Amino acid sequence: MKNVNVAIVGATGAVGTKILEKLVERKFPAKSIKLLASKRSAGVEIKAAGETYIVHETTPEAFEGIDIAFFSAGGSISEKFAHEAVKRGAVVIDNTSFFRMDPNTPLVVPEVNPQELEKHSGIIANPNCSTIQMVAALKPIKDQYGLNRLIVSTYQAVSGAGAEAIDELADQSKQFSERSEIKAEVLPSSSAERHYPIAFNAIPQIDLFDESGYTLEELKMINETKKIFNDYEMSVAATCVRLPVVSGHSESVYIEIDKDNVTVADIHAILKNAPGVVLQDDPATQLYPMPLYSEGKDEVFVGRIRKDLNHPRGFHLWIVSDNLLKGAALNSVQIAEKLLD
Ligand code: 25A
Ligand code: L14
Repeated sequence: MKNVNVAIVGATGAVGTKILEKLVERKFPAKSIKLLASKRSAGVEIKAAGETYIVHETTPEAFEGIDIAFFSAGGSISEKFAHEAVKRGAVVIDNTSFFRMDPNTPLVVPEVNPQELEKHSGIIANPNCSTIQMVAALKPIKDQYGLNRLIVSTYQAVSGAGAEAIDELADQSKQFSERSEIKAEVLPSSSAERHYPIAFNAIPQIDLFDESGYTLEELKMINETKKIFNDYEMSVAATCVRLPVVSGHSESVYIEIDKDNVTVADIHAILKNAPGVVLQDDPATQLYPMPLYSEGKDEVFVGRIRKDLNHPRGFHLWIVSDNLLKGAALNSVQIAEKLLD
């Protein structure tokens, strides 16, 4: 496949707009780019690199002639339209959670498991943003030293919950500074029974709860990590927390490797050469990753690497990346680039 016709479903959303930007910036060989969203957005104009694109309503017929369709409009839209796109000859790269755990759908981070791409039958799933940045940083460590246990706590940005959540944080910040009543309608999840303010707060709930007591976001991190590494023996635990940060998810990650006598310098050496990873780790100069500085950047930033003081094979890391880029739009476009290779 070369010079393809592309569609973006959810093109007006937080992720869809970044997909268009990345396609243009990376000179993706697209013959045409068709923007799709809900009926509400039909007719809206979106500009990128001096070109104006018009948004159309998503319908089954909109996929006629499309070779690659990026989906980022929520699971229900993927459920309704992904097969319609595949039926018309498109390969779907899906950003929602809908197909990720389907055994016939590859779940791909190009730096980690590109070989899975060959097995697709029309749909390829883009993993959850928190999972992508974590596995991208841990993959070279796992390859070298093994990795049998992982405990992660996340500090996630509101943009993960879409454009509405970004607006909510901005509105609440204004309400707070004006000492007026704070309105909470979007977070922790628009379908949750109760809503809490995110401005000046931390909410230990992302997505809905499962009967296990874990949230769906935590279960996504646990299950997707095992699927991407193709390692179902590994012990994985996750706690996901929302912070009043616009973009950039941060993660405190504890790992136990298989080998003894590994040093922080050994881990540094591995991460310095890891594709898509930037090491920022120097306590002497206060160098460590922060979400504010990850915004707009493609890489996964890693720092604060320490050996556990009690466990001989335990290490702590701090991993930060722009959740809308490597966590979503960039990873999807990289998948498409691999398909054309
Ligand atoms: O996987 P999940 O859990 O099911 O959910 C994934 C959701 O999380 C977001 C993303 O939301 C996605 O919907 N997300 C963030 N990070 C992600 C990541 N890493 C991620 N998802 C996956 N991986 P989003 O805000 O980025 O995008 C939503 C897009 O979906 C379009 N859409 C909605 N319904 C649709 C549809 N497209 C096709 N058919 C449908 N029926 C949506 O487009 C958006 O592009 P839109 O047309 O609804 O336009 C959005 C514009 O309209 C404004 N608006 C929103 N609500 C209202 C409204 N205007 C008036 N009234 C409203 N009620 C918005 O301000 C926006 O401008
Ligand atoms: O499953 O709210 O990819 O931060 C990514 C963003 C789920 C929600 C996914 C968030 C979505 C998540």
